[in-house]
Amino acid sequence: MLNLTKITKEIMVMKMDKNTKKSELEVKARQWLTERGVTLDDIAELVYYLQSSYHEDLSMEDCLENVDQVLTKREVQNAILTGIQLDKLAEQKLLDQPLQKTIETDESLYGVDEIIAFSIVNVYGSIGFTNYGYIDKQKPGILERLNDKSTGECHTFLDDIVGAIAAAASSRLAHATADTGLIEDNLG
Ligand SMILES: [Ca+2]
Repeated sequence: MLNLTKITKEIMVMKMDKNTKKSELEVKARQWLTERGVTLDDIAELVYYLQSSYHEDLSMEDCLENVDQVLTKREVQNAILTGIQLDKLAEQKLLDQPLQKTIETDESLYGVDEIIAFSIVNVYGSIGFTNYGYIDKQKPGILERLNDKSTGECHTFLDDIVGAIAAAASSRLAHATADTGLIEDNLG
């Protein structure tokens, strides 16, 4: 017979390890987001914006938890570091032309910022794309500030990355709810 208490304990220890032992890549990715003025709460608010009408009793804690989990993915960390690095170099005018001008002015036909963001949206399957497209059009909350060109800051990559993290977290939330529903169905 299975020892459920032991298994539960082991799962808890595994979860603790996952939460406390962050890789250097993850620590850096989280740090750079903060340095560029994006908090996890900002992204959680976008998730709430996308999902509150689909989930009864959706809490900000649920949104935050899903954002946090998205940030544990290596693909996401790499996208964050790559995008922010290019934004920072463009801000400091350190890129070669014509790329400097392209990124600095956020030229609409460039598109590589969106391709990097897609690697994040992809992590939880294709349903993230609808959310990404929607939030990219609406630009609520933090996305409005990141798109404000009057600040002198460059967030050509970061705005798409933040939207993509919110979209991926929304997909994760939707999958998790579906899975819970399945378990409840089976138990009931
Ligand atoms: Ca962009």
